[in-house]
Amino acid sequence: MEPFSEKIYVTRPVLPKIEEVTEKLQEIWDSKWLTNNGEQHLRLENELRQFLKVPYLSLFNNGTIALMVACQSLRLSGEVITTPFTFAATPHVLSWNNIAPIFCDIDSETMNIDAEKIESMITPHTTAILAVHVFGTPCDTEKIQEVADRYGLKIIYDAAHAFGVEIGGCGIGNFGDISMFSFHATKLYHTVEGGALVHGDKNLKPRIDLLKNFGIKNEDEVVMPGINGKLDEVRAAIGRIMLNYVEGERQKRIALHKIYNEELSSVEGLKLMPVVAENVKLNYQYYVIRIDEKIFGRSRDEVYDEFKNYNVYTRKYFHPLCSDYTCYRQLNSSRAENLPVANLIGRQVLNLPMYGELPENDVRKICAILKSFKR
Ligand code: T4K
Repeated sequence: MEPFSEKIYVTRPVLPKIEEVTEKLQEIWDSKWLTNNGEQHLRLENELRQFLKVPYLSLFNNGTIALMVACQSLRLSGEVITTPFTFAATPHVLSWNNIAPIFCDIDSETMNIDAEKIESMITPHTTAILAVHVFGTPCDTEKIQEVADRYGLKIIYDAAHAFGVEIGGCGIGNFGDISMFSFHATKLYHTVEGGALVHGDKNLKPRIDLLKNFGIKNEDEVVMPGINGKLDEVRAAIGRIMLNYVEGERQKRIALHKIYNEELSSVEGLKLMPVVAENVKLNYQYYVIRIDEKIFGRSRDEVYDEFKNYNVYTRKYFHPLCSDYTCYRQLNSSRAENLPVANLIGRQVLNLPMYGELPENDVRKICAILKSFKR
């Protein structure tokens, strides 16, 4: 098989028509209001609140700062139980808040934190659970809530991948105490860089908004050590435009998922994205497979390397596991024997190219290339 003539990346950003952006830029230029709670910002907060079906929402300049502020807003300290199978940002926000991340093993189907194992990791120092809806697949929110209630723990959901996901018609941001969404360029919905915190507590919104604005209450009072987490007007305007693109992009990805599933479901040694409950609305942001080397005859790393010979750049999200980072590997909870499922999946997982502009025939060819690797 011939390699692709151009590089096929794991994803490409969804781009609005440039004219739509320049029109909005003109509005911003005319207003001479570039950041600090301008009109675009206020409007986007409202529009997103409706889109995500959540009571309260605060915009941020990226998801990582948003998550840092979430920890501060809930006054977390001590230890927080989280997953090792996530992007670096998740445990790092704990460290930046002087909180010890405690890694809990993951569920072998959803690849999310194993809710059944959380209880055994709780100590007198535990203040919260920081769970991630990995690749947009919802966590076991019921079980996590039940454990948290029993021990008086807070719950933060890292919903960086879960924009627009719903359970039984309820926006995914309504679970736990706070959820964070990332609006990074590589996400289904983006503001180039950006993010948001959402929650259902009206008393929390003023605190979050102070924390993201240096703790400045007014010209005479600074009431807490805040940070600069503000989203500017240009990105807020792009975010408003992008809201019109989300469902179209999602539909294109559904079609590509279908082709991947048709082509790959009968290949022995490949496990496809988890099948989730019927009442879950997914966003189809990523396409993820697991490769069982013993059955497929090739390791994940061999497949990843060989794909490059065909100009296909897949990704190993999330390898290395956070528990293997040099800054966390000395933790007791990082020991491989405590995390058997995460360690297995970390060696098997591969993200295949997934973005609306990817032609269907390219997906078929990617599948044919993958099948040709089988021994
Ligand atoms: N929690 C979780 C669970 C997360 O996954 C993330 C971010 C966060 C928290 C933090 O949220 P933010 O602070 O980022 O809002 C990418 C994204 O940068 C990152 O946002 C995302 N997760 C992560 C899963 O993926 P990288 O290091 O893999 O990005 P990069 O630059 O290698 O891009 C991936 C591919 O996308 C490239 O191969 C080509 C394509 N691409 C990328 C960019 C930036 C483009 O075509 N154009 C572009 O402009 O982290």
